[in-house]
Amino acid sequence: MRLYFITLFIPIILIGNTFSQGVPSPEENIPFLVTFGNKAKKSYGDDDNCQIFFFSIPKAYNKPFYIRIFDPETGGENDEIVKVEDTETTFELFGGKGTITEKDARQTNPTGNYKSGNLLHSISFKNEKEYDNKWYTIGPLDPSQGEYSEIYMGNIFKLICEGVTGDDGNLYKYFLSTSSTENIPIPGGNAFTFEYTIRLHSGLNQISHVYPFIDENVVSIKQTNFDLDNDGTLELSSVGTKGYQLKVSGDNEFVESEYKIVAREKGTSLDIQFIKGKKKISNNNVVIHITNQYGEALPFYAVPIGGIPKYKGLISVKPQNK
Ligand SMILES: [Ca+2]
Ligand SMILES: [Ca+2]
Ligand SMILES: [Ca+2]
Ligand SMILES: [Ca+2]
Repeated sequence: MRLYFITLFIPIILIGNTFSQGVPSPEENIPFLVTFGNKAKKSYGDDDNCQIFFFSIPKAYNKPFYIRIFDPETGGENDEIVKVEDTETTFELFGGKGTITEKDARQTNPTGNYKSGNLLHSISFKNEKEYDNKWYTIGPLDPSQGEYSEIYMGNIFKLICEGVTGDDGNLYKYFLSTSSTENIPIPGGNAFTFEYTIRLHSGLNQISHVYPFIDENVVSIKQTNFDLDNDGTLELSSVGTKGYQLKVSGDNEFVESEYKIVAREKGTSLDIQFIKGKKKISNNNVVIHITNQYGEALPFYAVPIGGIPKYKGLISVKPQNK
């Protein structure tokens, strides 16, 4: 028994930081995901009352797994209640053909056939003490129930969270786990979304990160953020640039700005940083998405592809031979 424990325990410690499948991940330093009920004012910081996440299970992993939701209900701890707790949130899990390959599933607005694939699990939560500040577990799931995608690196599952009634903010997190009772990452597993709706820290001196992946075909990007409440700065860093300023939205408004991709950023992740300002702003929820030069949304990965990008300095240009 003792030996068994040791052999299992060591690899988990080793991969703990590198492959953590918390969503948000420790690298992102985002306190919570958030989805408001569909009666909420947009000015609370959620433009569409819907958050779509994809989970990728590497081809080599063929054992059962679980998707766990922390604080799935809306009430008690963590959540943003407006007057009374009257919000209901649904979580629907999809797998199989069309889950990710359907174009509507990769948009930043929930329209058309975004619920593509087979519905594998559906559950809704109101204000429920039983799940307040606690985990709810979906599974066991079989990786082959996902849609296999080479581009997205494995069998893909899609979890859609929607606020179907009420005006409160449901704050929650996910974990992709090999266990139904604990958070134990799947080696090489990951999660990604094409539009984030997140809660920022209230405290000062906090930096939250999102990590869009830039594939070989991306020439330029456009970032769009909503309701950032002029809370600090939004900066882009990468292997090719450091602290590039992106436009920051005020209350209840969308703003966008562009950035030209440099050659060495292709095939790497960008690090987009929400850097809190000097003024303390609490309960700040914000939406962000990024599109390429064709207007296609790019995926943000919880565990950045290729690791957190480190700026490699200015490129030294060798003098040409005369
Ligand atoms: Ca709660
Ligand atoms: Ca309410
Ligand atoms: Ca919640
Ligand atoms: Ca906000």
